Amino acid sequence: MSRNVFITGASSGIGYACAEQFARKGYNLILNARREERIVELSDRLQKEYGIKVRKLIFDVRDRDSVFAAVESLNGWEKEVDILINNAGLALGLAELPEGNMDDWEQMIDTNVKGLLYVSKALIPGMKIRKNGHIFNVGSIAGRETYLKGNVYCATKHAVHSLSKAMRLELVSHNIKVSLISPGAVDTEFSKVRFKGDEDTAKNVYRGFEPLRAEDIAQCIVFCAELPPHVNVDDMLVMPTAQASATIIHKSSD
Ligand code: NDP
Ligand code: 8X3
Repeated sequence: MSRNVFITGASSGIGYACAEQFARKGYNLILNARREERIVELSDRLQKEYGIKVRKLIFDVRDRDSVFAAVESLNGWEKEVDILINNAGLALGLAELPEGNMDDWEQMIDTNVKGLLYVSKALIPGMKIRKNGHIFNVGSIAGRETYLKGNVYCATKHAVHSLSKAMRLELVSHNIKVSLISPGAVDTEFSKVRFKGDEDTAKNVYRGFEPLRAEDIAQCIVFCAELPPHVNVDDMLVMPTAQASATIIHKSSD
């Protein structure tokens, strides 16, 4: 019987690549993001190419009522979420605290921490009843190391790391796996979002070295998801070969 994967933030980057790779392996998908047209396009293509079932869930993970209404609306196979990928997230800005934009802070905290909590709270009860599930939380190297001007984004990812441990402790007795996947630099729309559409600054982040691709992280997640039932990857840090810490990246122009 094919398994069902619920992915938040599937309209771009890591979430999009996870949708592609799980679909290729025959998993059914429940795909979330705010940009409906992207989810519709992805969903139509994956259904056609791989013959899988896809449910589209357009909501903002920050909106608590929408999260619970969306999960309530699931029907039939969609109710049996075997794998949850808590991926939706973002960084906004790069500034020391006095120069920080408080709306950016709110959005990062509300998306990266509270959104992850709402989606998890909505889906964990079903997993507990079925005594089956696997939750992936997308953390970051920024959840292990705090870097200059990364303050609030780093704090949100430290929170994700802590919540992953909390979930692992709470869910170990329910046969529910929890895996924290922490990437280093991945070339997605992440930097374009962080620098608010400034393409040159965003491109510069990945210049002079080979960053990870979203597909690399998706491959790690699929690998963890397909391990035998008695094996759980608790914590996986995945870096580009050229990156040795949050700030030490060997660039060809160095
Ligand atoms: P992208 O910007 O390419 O993708 C982010 C995804 O999150 C999009 O699909 C976006 O969809 C979705 N999203 C953002 N806000 C919300 C929201 N409020 N509600 C629902 N969906 C939302 O970046 P990445 O793929 O790189 O980021 C994915 C995750 O990986 C994030 O948690 C990020 O922090 C983490 N990460 C990224 C790294 C990197 O270097 N790229 C490194 C380490 C971790 P939409 O806008 O349509 O809602
Ligand atoms: C994204 C990677 O180093 O820009 O989490 O924070 S970093």
